[in-house]
Amino acid sequence: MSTSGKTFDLVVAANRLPVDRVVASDGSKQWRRSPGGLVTAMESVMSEHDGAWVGWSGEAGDAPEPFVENGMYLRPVPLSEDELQQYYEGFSNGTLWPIFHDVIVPATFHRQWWYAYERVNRRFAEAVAELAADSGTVWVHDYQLQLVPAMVRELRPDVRIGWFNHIPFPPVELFAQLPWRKALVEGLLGADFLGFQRVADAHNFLRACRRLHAFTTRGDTVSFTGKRGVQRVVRASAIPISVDFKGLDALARTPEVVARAQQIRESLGNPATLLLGVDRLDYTKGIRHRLKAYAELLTEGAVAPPREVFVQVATPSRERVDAYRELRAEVEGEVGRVNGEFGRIGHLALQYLHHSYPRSEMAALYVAADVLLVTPLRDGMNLVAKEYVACRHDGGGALVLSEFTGAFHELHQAYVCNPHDIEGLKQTIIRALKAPEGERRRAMKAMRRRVADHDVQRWASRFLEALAAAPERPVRQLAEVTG
Ligand code: ADQ
Repeated sequence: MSTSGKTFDLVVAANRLPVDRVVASDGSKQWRRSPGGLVTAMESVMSEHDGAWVGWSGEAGDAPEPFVENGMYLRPVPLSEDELQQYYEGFSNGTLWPIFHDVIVPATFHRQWWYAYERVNRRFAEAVAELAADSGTVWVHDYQLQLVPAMVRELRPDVRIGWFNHIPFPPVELFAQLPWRKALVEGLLGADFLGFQRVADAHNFLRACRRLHAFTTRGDTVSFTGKRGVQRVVRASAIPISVDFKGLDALARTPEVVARAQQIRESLGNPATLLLGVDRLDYTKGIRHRLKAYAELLTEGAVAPPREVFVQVATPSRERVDAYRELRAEVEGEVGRVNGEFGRIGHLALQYLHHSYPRSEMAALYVAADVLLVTPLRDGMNLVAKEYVACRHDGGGALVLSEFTGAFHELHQAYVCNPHDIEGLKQTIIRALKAPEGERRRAMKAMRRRVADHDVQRWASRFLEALAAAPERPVRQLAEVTG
């Protein structure tokens, strides 16, 4: 896979490329930009820099040739079917994901998965090293690529390397369960700057450096002696991600979205209150707890369809991983039970939609919903909460928000809940439902101001500024030692 030697000032590496392969009506295959905030954020950054993106195309087997899309040079990394199972479904989603999310389900450890993780991380690092310009900038994303920073540093000591963690970083007591805990910390410490969603995540990482490696930390930096005796200082701090506020606000104001929101309410029988949940079907999102609380409210008559209607949108996710298949069966069983008991002809108690929707349909759902239920047991940030706020240009709506999300640390005016406390969750839902109009509007106004000021474009530029300002590395000394 030749790059014809072209190099780029900014190279992004993420598990997935920012495009999906779609089959057009004539049967031909085309690339379509994936929806989502990260792609939007990076587009604005990439257009300012000369940018390349390294990632998997979404299909197992040989990788397509590199191509240019929306001004971005895209370099697909191949994953075999085995690697997909071992590196992605196995180590990333069966080992790391549970450990990094409070072990809500038990983590599985397999040495073969780890070997595949190392091998795939090396492949990403080699592609990055090939594409980065002299003294260029490399931005690595997320838990699937924790070894990439150190691997890139080995190959390209001249580049500046940043890593951003989209999910929580666990307390050292949980992280220490990983048989490969030291190698993961060493992998990350190849970076110059490490970005986290919450201050607590950065602290957890710094604590892991002290406890597992006996490295010295001061404030948000860790100091240690790296390869070949080079003294290094790495900064780890919080730069919470956000959404494209202006884009979502504009989308939600379009006549099509406003009309569609009205139509959604009408097709649900114009309820007095429309409650909404929107999540990837993931056990971290607290969907079971939410359904349990709602079923009890139905039993108690505190909510009664068709006056109140609850719509749960659950995007299909990781369907080949056992824990996700089990979750889907449980959620769908519970939805059936609740509708069997509380539904009437023409009126479901609970509408459950297992689909992905275009951005405009998501915006219409947000505009239509009186109360959004965001109740994860653990979530790095939760963009759904911020998207809801960004779409409520009418100042309406109420947000019920779990204290175990990153968003909780910014959206202080939300109706806050502990999703483990079913009684408390029920009371919070009722509070949000019955809150006086003025109170809800004041809360929404304050939350909108926060998200407008801290949008995804600002997140990306703050990250790159922090990376550029990260403690200077002794490049000359390194060159002398290696040279
Ligand atoms: P996720 O766990 O995927 O992200 P989240 O932040 O809520 O969680 O983002 C989900 C995205 O998918 C949102 O943009 C949402 O609009 C979209 N989406 C959800 N359901 C959809 C549907 N049915 N159709 C179409 N789109 C749908 C991880 C971390 C989070 C962190 C993000 C970003 O787990 O904690 O906030 O990365 O850093």
